[in-house]
Amino acid sequence: MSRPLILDFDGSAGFLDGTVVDLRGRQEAIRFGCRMSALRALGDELAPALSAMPSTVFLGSGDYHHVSYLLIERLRRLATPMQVVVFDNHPDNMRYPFGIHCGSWVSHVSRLPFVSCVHVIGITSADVEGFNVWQNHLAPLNSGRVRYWCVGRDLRGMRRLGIKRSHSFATVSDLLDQFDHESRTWKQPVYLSIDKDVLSPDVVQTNWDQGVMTLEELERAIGMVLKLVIASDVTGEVSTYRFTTRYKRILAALDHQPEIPEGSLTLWQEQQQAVNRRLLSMLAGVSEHAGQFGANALEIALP
Ligand SMILES: [Mn+2]
Repeated sequence: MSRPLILDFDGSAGFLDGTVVDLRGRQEAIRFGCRMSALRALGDELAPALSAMPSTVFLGSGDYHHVSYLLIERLRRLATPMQVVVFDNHPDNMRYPFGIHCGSWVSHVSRLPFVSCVHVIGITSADVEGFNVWQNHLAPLNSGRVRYWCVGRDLRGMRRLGIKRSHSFATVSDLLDQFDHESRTWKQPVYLSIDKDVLSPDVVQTNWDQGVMTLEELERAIGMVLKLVIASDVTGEVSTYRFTTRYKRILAALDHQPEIPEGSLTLWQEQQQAVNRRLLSMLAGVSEHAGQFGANALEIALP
């Protein structure tokens, strides 16, 4: 069982027992969004830590979800087609003209030739409805390389644009039944990316608007694909940061990130750690069965 790797940009996930990489010096550059070149520079710095094939990487706040792209992109060396399963309250497949960011990384992943499909599960955000539909990358939705699994949204706008493989369900339970039905036939390995904003605010608090899943529902969904999972990451820690760069302050404000009330941060981080330990106990064994998909070859292939 490999220890989790903690990418500590923001001090939020540092309480877990794992290998910590101190990246606080990169917080301003990477948080929320960055140029692809900045992400690649981060990838170079992380190469030694990633060569140990951690089964789970903690990225901190959902503001770093685009770092998942780096973690998935390096699986190219496995030379096997795979699916990516993302639990998130948002599509993370939006248009963003300045490089890659926490709300657009899924579209970049969907263009990787070895990724056959990205399933984004648990979306309750209005990003998928009405005029907001036009802010989504539509081509991968049309082709079915990206599929949304929403709860309680109206996807008629998407249907009118010919998007057929994304669905909204009345309840999480309905969604899980369908996911169970489909995933039973899957053969390809799965990369799993969990943004805890998919969970109801009764379970944890993140610094984004949140979905409706309970922890038990999330665990049930993970369980459906667990034997296929070759690697995973977790985001959605709660943390605050005031950007020193003005354009980043403006972009973050446009996305209406809620303020964290004074005095709540410590309690919220404790709730988060309890969830992290539960997720980790599920995911810790991933590296043991990853070998069947050639994931051991990854270690050998690394310089
Ligand atoms: Mn996300």
